[in-house]
Amino acid sequence: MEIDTPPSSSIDQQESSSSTTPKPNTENDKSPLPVCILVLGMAGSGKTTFIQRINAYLHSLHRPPYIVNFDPAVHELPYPCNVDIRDTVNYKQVMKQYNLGPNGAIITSLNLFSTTFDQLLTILNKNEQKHEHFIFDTPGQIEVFTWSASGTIITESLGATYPTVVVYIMDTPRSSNPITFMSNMLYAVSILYKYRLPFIIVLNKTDIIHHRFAIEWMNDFELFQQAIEQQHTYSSDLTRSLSLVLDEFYQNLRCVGFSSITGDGCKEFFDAVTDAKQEYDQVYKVEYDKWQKRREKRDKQKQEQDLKRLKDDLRDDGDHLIGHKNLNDIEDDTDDENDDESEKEDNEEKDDKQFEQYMKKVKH
Ligand SMILES: Nc1nc2c(ncn2[C@@H]2O[C@H](COP(=O)(O)OP(=O)(O)OP(=O)(O)O)[C@@H](O)[C@H]2O)c(=O)[nH]1
Ligand SMILES: [Mg+2]
Repeated sequence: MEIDTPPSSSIDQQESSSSTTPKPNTENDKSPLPVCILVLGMAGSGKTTFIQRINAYLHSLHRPPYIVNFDPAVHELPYPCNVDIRDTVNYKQVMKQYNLGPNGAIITSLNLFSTTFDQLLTILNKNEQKHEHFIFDTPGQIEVFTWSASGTIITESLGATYPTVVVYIMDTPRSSNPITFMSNMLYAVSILYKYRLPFIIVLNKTDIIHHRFAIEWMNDFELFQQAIEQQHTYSSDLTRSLSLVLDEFYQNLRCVGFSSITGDGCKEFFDAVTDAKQEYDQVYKVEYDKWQKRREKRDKQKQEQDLKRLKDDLRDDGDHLIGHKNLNDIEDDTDDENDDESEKEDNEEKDDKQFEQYMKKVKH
């Protein structure tokens, strides 16, 4: 799969507009760099509770993660947070100052925060040796993060710097209806194709309903069709057509059943993370390096073209542009000026002498 602009073209914007300069991981195989786990999902799907659970699990293994909160509007966090966007940006103040509603204020807060993202990268860089996982909590309104410029900058900077895995949290009980299931899957696929980073779907809240039905729907198209048959709405027809399109997506998907309340699925989740990290090293990283080489080549060609154009301009219009004087002329001019100067001094001396003679005459 050729990725011409991995992770996407906005990396160009980021490079030109921000001081964030991702340093790609140059190691090919088993890199000692921590894995970034970027947790996304619909509002209330359980992102924050999921992070609380995996944080507790990693602590129990004596491998504490480093956690960053990107949700400026969250009231309380149930886990200890190492970097909190709320320490940098005051969401309520942003609302007041810019006269914004809740979503606009979240976007603006993220934009403000992303202007200091290079500092966060420096902090992460300092903690590379101490942690195996960097975990990121994101705002409830998923579109605010996934489709905003700042969300893109953050995700792509992380993806360019560290092995990064996108974890999509799905509310399993709420997805037991085939139409909501399909909407959730479409959202997941749109994020996957936007970032092209290794992807894990966490079917959360399995303590309420087992995730078996979702796995069956993904593996067996007929079963999903049967579930839709029972719904006779316009959206069920649309869902039927879309499910055919998603078949390829399902085949390469890592799906894990999880309960943030009971902790079921923690081991399976981290197995999936190890697998996704391998994919990052073998696919994403390779593509990123290729893309960077292509970009460097393109920049070099552009520089050479610019230089050639400049030389041509100078050849054609050089005389006109810099006048008819060359450096020797300028030196000659300087000499002329010096000559003028000394002539002036001579004249002044003469004047002085004449004045002295005149004064003598007057005295006599
Ligand atoms: N039964 C059950 N409830 C859960 C589970 N995970 C989360 N919840 C509940 O779901 C609700 C939302 O959880 P959060 O962790 O706040 O979800 P979130 O995605 O971070 O929410 P926003 O940040 O507001 O989008 C809370 O009441 C949690 O207790 C789970 O695995 N099982
Ligand atoms: Mg949350």
